[in-house]
Amino acid sequence: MSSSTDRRAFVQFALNEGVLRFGSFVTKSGRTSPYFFNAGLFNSGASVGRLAQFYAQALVDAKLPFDMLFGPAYKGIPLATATSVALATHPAMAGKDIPFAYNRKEAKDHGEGGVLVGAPLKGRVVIIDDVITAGTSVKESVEIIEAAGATPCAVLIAMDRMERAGPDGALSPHSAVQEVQQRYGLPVVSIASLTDILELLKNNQEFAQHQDAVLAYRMRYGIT
Ligand code: OMP
Repeated sequence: MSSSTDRRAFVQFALNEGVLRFGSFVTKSGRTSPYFFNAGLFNSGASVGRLAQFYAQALVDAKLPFDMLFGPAYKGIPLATATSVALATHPAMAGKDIPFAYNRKEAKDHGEGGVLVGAPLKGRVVIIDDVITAGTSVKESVEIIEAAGATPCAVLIAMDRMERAGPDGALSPHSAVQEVQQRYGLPVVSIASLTDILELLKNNQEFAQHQDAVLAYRMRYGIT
């Protein structure tokens, strides 16, 4: 995980960019959430560049050995691309040039063909994605990487919502991130988490009104 200074700076950055919003939102798994983190709104050169620096720093801080990045289509594609650019100039990488790859949603039957684009998948591969809520999307990436004969070695995300996996009525005692770690044996590295969002709400007058709703949501779906 990133340092506490980086985590705080990242949540503030997401708020400034309109990526982190408060209100009422329905998540992919059907939960009505008082906040939403829409990484698709990091949509300009400067903001994606800054985002990529946060991803690169979180990965470097995790001190995990890795050989390349994989960004699942669609949202993972610019994340893998931009993060490899940020890693190329990160002092801790000492000039090492990290390759990246991504998949197509539909296989192409002409030209170069196939579902994979970018560097050949080999060695230890970091899966890079935006958010984990209930943890449904890692499986496909793991399968693609293993089918290519490479080894998934970590999942790198921007926001860990720290929610329990499973449907309402049968919620798992574990968070979705913990389930990913157990099921695939993969460490999950996040730039920031719900804890950092709550910290921001506690210290920011303008957004303090949302604190109760976020705390109530955490009571219902969060891990303790
Ligand atoms: P899971 O696959 O259930 O973990 O949900 C993660 C996905 O939900 C992300 O890849 C997004 O498509 C979407 N999402 C967000 O982007 N931000 C959020 O704050 C919440 C979700 C969500 O729908 O759970």
